[in-house]
Amino acid sequence: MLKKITIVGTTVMIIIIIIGLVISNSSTAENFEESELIIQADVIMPTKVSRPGCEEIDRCYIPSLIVVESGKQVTWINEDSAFHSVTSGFYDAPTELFDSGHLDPFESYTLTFDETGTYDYFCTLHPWMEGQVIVE
Ligand SMILES: [Cu+2]
Repeated sequence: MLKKITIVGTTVMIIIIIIGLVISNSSTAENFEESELIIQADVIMPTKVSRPGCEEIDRCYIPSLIVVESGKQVTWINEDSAFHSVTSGFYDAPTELFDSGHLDPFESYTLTFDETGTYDYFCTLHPWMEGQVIVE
């Protein structure tokens, strides 16, 4: 009886270790991909922003305010597992200057801002997600 319990216990331990290794390997690969993409983007849509709360700590778009020279590009990347968008204006008052449409996870969106001004934007799927581009 005791022998049986020991064998079952050992087998379970081995399975847990194998699962642990598989999970840690796959997350390492993801992190590498993520950090590579962070370098290319100016503004990140981080994980878990599809639920309210990010606006309280100003982390729906990171950074939520970006200042660029006119003629320069701004690139956003969706690092969340949900769809997001970069859409000009506010949820209640879109301006139709630009709209990325639904961005898939890890999809990016690049815009060139030629005219100086303040450009508010938001996510059409998550009204609490708001950001701003200031072009000088
Ligand atoms: Cu969103």
